[in-house]
Amino acid sequence: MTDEQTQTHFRTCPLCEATCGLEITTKGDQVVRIRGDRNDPVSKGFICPKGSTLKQLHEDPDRLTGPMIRDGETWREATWDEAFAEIERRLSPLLEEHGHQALGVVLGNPNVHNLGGALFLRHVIKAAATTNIFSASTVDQMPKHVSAGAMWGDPSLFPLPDLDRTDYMLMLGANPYVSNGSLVTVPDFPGKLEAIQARGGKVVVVDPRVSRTAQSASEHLFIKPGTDIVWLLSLIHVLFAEDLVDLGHAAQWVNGVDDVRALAERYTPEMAESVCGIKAEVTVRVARELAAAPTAAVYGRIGAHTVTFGTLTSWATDVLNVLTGNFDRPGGVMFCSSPTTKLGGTPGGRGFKTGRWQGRASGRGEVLGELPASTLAQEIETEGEGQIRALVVIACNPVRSFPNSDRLDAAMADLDLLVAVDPYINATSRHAHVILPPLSALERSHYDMTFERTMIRVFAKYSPAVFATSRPDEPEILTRLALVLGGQGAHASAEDAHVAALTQLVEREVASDSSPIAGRDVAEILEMLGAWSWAEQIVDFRLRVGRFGDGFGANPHGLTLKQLVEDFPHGRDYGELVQRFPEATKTTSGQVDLFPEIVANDIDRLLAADFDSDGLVLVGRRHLRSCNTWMHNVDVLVKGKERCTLQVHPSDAETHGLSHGGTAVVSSAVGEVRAPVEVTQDVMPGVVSLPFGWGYDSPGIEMNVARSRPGVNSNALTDDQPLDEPSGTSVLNAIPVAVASVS
Ligand SMILES: Nc1nc2c(c(=O)[nH]1)N[C@H]1C(S)=C(S)[C@@H](COP(=O)(O)OP(=O)(O)OC[C@H]3O[C@@H](n4cnc5c(=O)[nH]c(N)nc54)[C@H](O)[C@@H]3O)O[C@H]1N2
Ligand SMILES: Nc1nc2c(c(=O)[nH]1)N[C@H]1C(S)=C(S)[C@@H](COP(=O)(O)OP(=O)(O)OC[C@H]3O[C@@H](n4cnc5c(=O)[nH]c(N)nc54)[C@H](O)[C@@H]3O)O[C@H]1N2
Ligand code: SF4
Ligand SMILES: [Mo]
Repeated sequence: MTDEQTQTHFRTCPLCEATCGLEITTKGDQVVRIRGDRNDPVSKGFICPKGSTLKQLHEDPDRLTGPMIRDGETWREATWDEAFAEIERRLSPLLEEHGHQALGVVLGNPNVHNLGGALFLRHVIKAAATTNIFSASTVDQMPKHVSAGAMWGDPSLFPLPDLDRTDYMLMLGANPYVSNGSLVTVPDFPGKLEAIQARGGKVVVVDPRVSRTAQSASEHLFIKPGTDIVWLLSLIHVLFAEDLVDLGHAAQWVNGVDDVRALAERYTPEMAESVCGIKAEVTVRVARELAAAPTAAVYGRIGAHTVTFGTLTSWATDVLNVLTGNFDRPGGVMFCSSPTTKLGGTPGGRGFKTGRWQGRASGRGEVLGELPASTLAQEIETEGEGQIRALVVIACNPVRSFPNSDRLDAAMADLDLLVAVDPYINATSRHAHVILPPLSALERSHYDMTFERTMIRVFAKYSPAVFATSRPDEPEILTRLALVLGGQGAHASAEDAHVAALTQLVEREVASDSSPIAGRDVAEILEMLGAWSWAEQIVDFRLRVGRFGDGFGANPHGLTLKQLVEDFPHGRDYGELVQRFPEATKTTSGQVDLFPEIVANDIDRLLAADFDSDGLVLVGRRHLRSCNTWMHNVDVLVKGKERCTLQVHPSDAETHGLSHGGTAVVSSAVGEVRAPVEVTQDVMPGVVSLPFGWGYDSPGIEMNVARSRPGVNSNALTDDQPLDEPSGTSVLNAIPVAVASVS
């Protein structure tokens, strides 16, 4: 067809960590079709059912397209100038009277899927000038940051299971057939797991449910929720007891092996059997298989991290990777070597510290500059100097995604100022005084600054915006917000602020001796970035000074953003990850520390833990057609069978008088919900499961499709008191609950 208006666009799906390539066909301002981009060198056409719904999200009549200001119980549409002026009007007296500690900032998951969030949030955090910073990290991956920081000194350098080359994958608390992977970016994760098995390898899944991933694995082991740490230590025990430890090339740059051996001594497979419910002979066999496999990778995620011993569990997975010689080697776990990463250097650095300051009310220490999400309500409620009175919530729905959410709901309603940067009026933003909506994914450009760092191949891809718009993008919204928070006012020039920040970035780079643009003229570099939009200027800059970059002319055929646009619309694949250690070690000793202080300090808590409860415990789950707390407003994703069910094993259903299709009341230490019962062998006895992210029937939520199938909010049941201590992460799995039938 030669219709001039029909266009094909290639872009990265920004909805989850898999970052699949999409082929989007448009006609004028309409999306005609979205399908997987078969020419994307990494995703090769793979997508999930969410990928094509960028169209529905863009067209959703409930999606806000202009700022909203609260007028008593109703909303009024406002201009951007009015919205920022309103924030300033409410905020100024608060800051004047109480200082910046009266301000809190809450950052949610979609920020990492969004170039504006990834690059411009730092301005908001800096301008807020408060220690009251919270994010979804402490309901998610903070244990991994802490164990990585403690072991090799870099909290953001994640071990990535090398799925393309591994022979053996041991996976705990992850369900990538549904989630499509997390803290490792793998389009078509299911296909990769099947390929491991097809080439004669093995995939072992450890989960208290027979998840979709467990169904397709070579072997599935039920584990009592929250006990993974004990099981992992028993695997380590067997490796030492049977003399199977072989660090391989890591032997020269790892210390602390003897401390690990001493700790693991008490964790016999028999002890693990009584705590975790995995038979001793199975544990011994798995340990032997791990050691014998030519290559192997141990990987844990949400179910293994959001538990009482999340950091220790994360640490123990990587101890296994080290002890079996699979750390930083092909087929084992490898590390980011993305286009914007600087490789090389020498081992050793400043190390990693937590607890540099404490939450005023909670007394909990910071981790990576953040306070625990579980303490947000307390910091709002507790009166006195430094009480949070104003909150800026960016791409987060804490009233659904943080624990003990009913408490948080009440606290939010009591704020003097709540600003939400969000496209919907949902459980959280309904309490806002001002809502600033971002552009839809089709209206903005994208380069995956975050997930290029977790990808199992080295890859660069740029997605131009599909539709042009004159509305402000998130870089502009966040920059203006930063200017208001910082006291420069609603009318300060965002353009000037961006130019100043970009200039600083360039100045720092030319001042670095190891940079390809060391000593160059700052004005000349800025001039070369000139034509791009703000976010793209930063991307172009980072690519050009990065490992494949053109060095602004120093390496004429090197990578630039222009080159990606013109020559690589499907993305440029630079191949497999390269080895990064020992150079990547940033501990003060310059060695990878197998038994770091942060871990040692948490061992007494582990030794004192009582794993003996025999009541029911609740775990979460995700569904392929969901995305955390916000995509249930897409009709094609929510239609069909009821998904927000309480899964119960037949034996427990019988004990508690529950019947399939009936309703159960589920209660915990903090709350109660009523949910439809699904009796199934897919959960282990003693475990019940509710999905996460539902609950759309609260007054004021304006998401009409979701409201018609509201489901229940599982975070009404999760307790905000227990934490994974080293990381401040909430305990979202293995929650003690009681169930009863509602007649
Ligand atoms: N019980 C329990 N609780 C959990 C979990 C669990 O497994 N069980 N999982 C946890 C995990 S892993 C995470 S990451 C968190 C996620 O929870 P949150 O961090 O709250 O993230 P989301 O629910 O993905 O989205 C938050 C908000 O971002 C908005 N949004 C979507 N796109 C954009 C955008 O482009 N820009 C802006 N500004 N806003 C946007 C959505 O409308 C939504 O209101 O929940 C955690 N909570
Ligand atoms: N479709 C879809 N995809 C998503 C999301 C989504 O909401 N929907 N959310 C995205 C986000 S923000 C994240 S962080 C990732 C998360 O991705 P995953 O980490 O893969 O998360 P889940 O799919 O929740 O799988 C967690 C598994 O842990 C199990 N589990 C619970 N408790 C325990 C335990 O104590 N021990 C063990 N061994 N297992 C346990 C659960 O039964 C569940 O099968 O998914 C991302 N992708
Ligand atoms: S798997 Fe994730 S990135 Fe791929 S299409 Fe689905 S939502 Fe998008
Ligand atoms: Mo997450």
